[in-house]
Amino acid sequence: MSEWIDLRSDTVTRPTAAMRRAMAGAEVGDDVYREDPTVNRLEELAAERFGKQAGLFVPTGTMGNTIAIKLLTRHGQEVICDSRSHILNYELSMMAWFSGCVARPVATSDGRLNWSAVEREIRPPGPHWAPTGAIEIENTHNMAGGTVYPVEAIDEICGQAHARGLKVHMDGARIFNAEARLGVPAVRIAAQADTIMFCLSKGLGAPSGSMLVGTREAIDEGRLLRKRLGGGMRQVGVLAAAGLIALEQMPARLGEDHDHARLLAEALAAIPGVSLDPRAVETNIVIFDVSRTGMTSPVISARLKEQGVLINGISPTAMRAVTHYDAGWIECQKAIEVLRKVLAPVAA
Ligand code: TLP
Repeated sequence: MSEWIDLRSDTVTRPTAAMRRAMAGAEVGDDVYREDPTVNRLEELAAERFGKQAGLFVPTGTMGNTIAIKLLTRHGQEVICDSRSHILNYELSMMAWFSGCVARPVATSDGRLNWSAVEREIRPPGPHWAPTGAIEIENTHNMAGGTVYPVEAIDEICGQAHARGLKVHMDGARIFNAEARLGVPAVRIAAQADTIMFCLSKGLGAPSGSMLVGTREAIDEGRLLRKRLGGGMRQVGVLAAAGLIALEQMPARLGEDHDHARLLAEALAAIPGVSLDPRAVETNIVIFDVSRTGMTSPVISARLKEQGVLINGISPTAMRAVTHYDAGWIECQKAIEVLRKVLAPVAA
């Protein structure tokens, strides 16, 4: 697939040469017995990076979120989240399936919850309502176009939630993109969250793997939930070795992806039929509207693909391009040329 310019997601990044070398030489053991030194090192480093007591290596972000929701809730509760959140829309109703919870979605313009909107959705005790179990915030917010929470908003949500005995999970799949954007360390951004999931794959480039961090008690229980989900992975130090490089070396370069996303957004905004506000692009995700092109996003995707560019629709009228390590500025410029060509009939 390397001949493609692949802007479908930052999940498509391939492990770097350094990661492949580290994977080949990784010291391993049976991680279900906690005997994989490389996994143990990664879990310690992740916890340390977030100022939490413990960390858990999970194969995917979805599994990390699934375990977190289970840890923070009881059957029959509600989870307050943004209406476009990944946990609600892209994780096969895992909240219902594994935790017996339903989502209480809050519509936002930009993916960012605020305390007053959350507070309105907290169920008072009563004979009819499912009690609120937890609050979930997604930072950066994928489907809102990579938007970043202000640290104060997170602190307020967490502080108020804790005062009411509620816990907060952060889906920080792309938390290091938030770090790069704000220039504030991830440990500060997520300081008040009870559990944080972040991905080593995506922008950090590891082939697979995410981390869940939190209190030792939560992570000890999370380890059992991971096993129950079939995620006890044995000699998985080969993946953790790539994860260590992802965590140690890759966050520092994410600003480049953001620069490329902004340049891509500016060029896209100048193409007739395409609508977006480049100033709204905060990190590495560019969502643009194609309703005025007279083509649906699947048609545009297919035509782009014929010219070697992969960009998916997120609805019939909106598309998402994601910049990453394997799609730098040269690739983005080529993609723009192809986009201009594919959308030329509109210009005419
Ligand atoms: N997002 C993927 C798709 O599932 C949409 C992508 O291409 O962006 N939280 C957030 C905010 C995510 O964006 C994703 C993946 C996940 C969780 C799940 O991670 P994985 O794919 O590792 O289960």
